[in-house]
Amino acid sequence: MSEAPCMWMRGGTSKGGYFLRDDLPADTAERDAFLLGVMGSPDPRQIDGMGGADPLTSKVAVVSKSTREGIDVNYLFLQVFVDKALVSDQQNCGNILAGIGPFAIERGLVEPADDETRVAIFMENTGQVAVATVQTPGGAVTYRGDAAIDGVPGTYAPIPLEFRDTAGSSCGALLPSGNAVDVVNGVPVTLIDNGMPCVVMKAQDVGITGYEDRDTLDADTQLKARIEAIRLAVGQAMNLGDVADKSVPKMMLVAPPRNGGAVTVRSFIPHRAHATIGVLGAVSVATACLIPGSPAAEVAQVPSGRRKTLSVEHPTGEMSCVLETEESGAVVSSALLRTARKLMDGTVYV
Ligand code: NQM
Repeated sequence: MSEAPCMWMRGGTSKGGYFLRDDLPADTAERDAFLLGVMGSPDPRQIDGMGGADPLTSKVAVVSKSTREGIDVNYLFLQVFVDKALVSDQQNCGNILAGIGPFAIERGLVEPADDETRVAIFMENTGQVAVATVQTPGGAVTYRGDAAIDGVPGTYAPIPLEFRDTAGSSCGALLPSGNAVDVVNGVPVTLIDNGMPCVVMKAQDVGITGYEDRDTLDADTQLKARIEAIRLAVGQAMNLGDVADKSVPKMMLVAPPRNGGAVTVRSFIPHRAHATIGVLGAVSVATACLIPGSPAAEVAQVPSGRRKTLSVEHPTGEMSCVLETEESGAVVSSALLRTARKLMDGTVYV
């Protein structure tokens, strides 16, 4: 296959190609070979493709109409590695998710309501459901609006995202090792999955402050080697198997908030520092802040009440996660605000 209809979109603070499932090869190997060609991988510059030489801009969404009860569309997320000939379905992506509702409406998979349209999305990577609310004044998607998210210049139409029951999405349990804290290579960590498998540790325990910028973190090869060793060591305990060629778990280095938020995070996804933070990554870190005795709880400022807004500070601002907890303190749902924008609609060639 050498060409396919495709929409390029910014979803949250990420960017990628959005395809209808039927526009891609049904055979997985053939599909992945095509998508590597679309992005220009493997090549650190992705010069011969659409990828932006960054894992955050080398992402793909595959969307289809759903036959599941109460669900509008299915969304499969694929991470196209930049410098390896690898396409992985082993993680979800809440930022690219922000573009799914608008894309589904624009492609006619979902009938728009007047004003706003709720789109129920089955996330195939983890078997869970998200609900996105898309602005559709007069029955057409609009990307214009007043909502700002840190990491993206300008303002756009708000796209609130709601998640339920994300605990154990890929690892089978919120705390796959059964512990609030495990000590790995001498570092206390929480192995957690509330929508994204994450290893949460105090930044100071791996020799940084937690307030560094992305470039400084990306240049710190010693730090990267240290956290990669921890990552490889916890794959089995997180029920992820050998994670050498997987983009999970994400490594989350936390520190006390500095701007009135709940916690500060520097995340590795997993080999490059994130410019902001992933959506479900932020939900997982915010959830870790609520677990007594965890490294995150030690540095976090957690608001009281069953419904809590935790502002997760990141290298270029913050992401506010609204967590709904039950009496036991367990998180039952989460909500976040994102925006998205259609950048290009046409045919992509390989
Ligand atoms: O955690 C990057 C992103 C993500 C993932 C990554 C994401 C999420 O910012 O839900 O959004 O962690 O690979 O797009």
